[in-house]
Amino acid sequence: MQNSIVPAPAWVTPAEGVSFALTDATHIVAPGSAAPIGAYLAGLLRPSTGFPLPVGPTAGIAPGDTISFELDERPQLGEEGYELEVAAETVVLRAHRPAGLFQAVQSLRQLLPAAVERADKQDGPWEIPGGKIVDQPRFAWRGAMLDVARHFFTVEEVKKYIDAIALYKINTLHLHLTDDQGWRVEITSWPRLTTEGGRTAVGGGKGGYYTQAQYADLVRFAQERFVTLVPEVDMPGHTNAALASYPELNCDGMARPPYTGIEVGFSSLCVDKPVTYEFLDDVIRELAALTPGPYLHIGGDEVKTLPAPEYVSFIERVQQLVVKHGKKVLGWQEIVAATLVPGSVTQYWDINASSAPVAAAAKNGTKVVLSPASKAYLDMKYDKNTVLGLQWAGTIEVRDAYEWEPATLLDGVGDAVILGVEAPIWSETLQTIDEVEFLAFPRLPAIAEIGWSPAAARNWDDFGSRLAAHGPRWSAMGVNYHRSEQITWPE
Ligand code: TNX
Repeated sequence: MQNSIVPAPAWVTPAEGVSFALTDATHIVAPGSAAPIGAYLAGLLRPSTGFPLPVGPTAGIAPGDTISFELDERPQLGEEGYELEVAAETVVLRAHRPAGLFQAVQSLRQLLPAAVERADKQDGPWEIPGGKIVDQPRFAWRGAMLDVARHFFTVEEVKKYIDAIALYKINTLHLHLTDDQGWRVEITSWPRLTTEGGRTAVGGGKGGYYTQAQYADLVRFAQERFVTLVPEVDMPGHTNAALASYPELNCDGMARPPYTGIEVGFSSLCVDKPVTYEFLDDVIRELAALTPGPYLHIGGDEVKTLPAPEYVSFIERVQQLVVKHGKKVLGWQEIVAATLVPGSVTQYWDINASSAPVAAAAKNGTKVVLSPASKAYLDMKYDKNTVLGLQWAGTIEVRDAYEWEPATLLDGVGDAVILGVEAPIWSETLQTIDEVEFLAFPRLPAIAEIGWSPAAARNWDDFGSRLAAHGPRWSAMGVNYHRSEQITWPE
């Protein structure tokens, strides 16, 4: 099984000379809770192959020429592990959980020619190399983050991004929903957040926001792809859009003017006013109700106008609201200054700050998601000639994004306390999803491989040659990407 699967599977045994050919007689067998994943696979394969690919609970009378989904009893495969066996007559995808079957589909997809991703009918043959894969993730959390606050991205654009990240077994999409420049999710008890606070964007553009119905639709779409949406409402800083929408949220009772620049750190909620906590109680309650996943991200980064003790008591107060509404707290690394409730998670990003407080929090049971800005911030430029992006954390070529090891990144933060890795994209310089994709690909797959593959299976040369095969796949999907000179692209 010669393959270019990204992230690299844990274990692959090729069956030389064997292959399975997808034909107009192929059936998909997907019983019980595998049925929606069978339907998803059929939906991926039908447009380009033109084959009918019927999906049903049994193989019927002709067991050959089938792609079968099997959920089995063995818990060793965990939440997302799977086996994928490709023989001449059959393909079998096996997992303990539906999420594992979904991840198996992503590997299967990558074993087919890139043209399978096209939206219109293509010529075959559609051969899948024979062999067996046994695979499971290193880390539970493999995330991408999209900043929809600095510039707004529509539901359709976010869906396209979800489809693109799911191909790399990314299972978390963190949406940075609010910032100084815009508030992007409807809160029905505070409507001006979006009708006023949603109208701006960096550079003075028109902004936008998701109604709760649209947000719920995004949640559902993501769930069907085994991606958990993590909503972030940034606080107490990065709140100018809220402060512009409601005068009472300001200490002086005066609404702030809208902000369309890209400075950070100047805004803060009024941490002494009772109304601030009534406001946050409403926001957190409404957001929790929209969120099936366990985490709410409360931001907590870069507030330069608040004395440390006030910041700490704010975070400690807000975390109780999150707990009250049944969720766990996630926040940028600054929140470790507070005493966090058990089960909280912090997101490391600031390469210029000491990591000792993060290590100390980890020692007390706070888990860590790693997003080191100099490796994983996909809004950094590839090199000095990249037009889009920023460079405060340096430039990040594909190899830089790939060659780092989570367990040795921070002293005192090892495998046991690392929940996973996440690749954020901040959108100060990005106006279209095309531009987001340009920065995400090919670096997002590098971060995905760090999060999924065993450390021992990772190797830059091997990764680079597998990654090269994904260029034509992105072209077929209509996904924009950067043709990095570090990769020998096939076309
Ligand atoms: C830092 S990362 C920020 C964001 C910016 C980003 C730009 C973090 C928690 N805060 O507000 O958008 O840098 O790279």
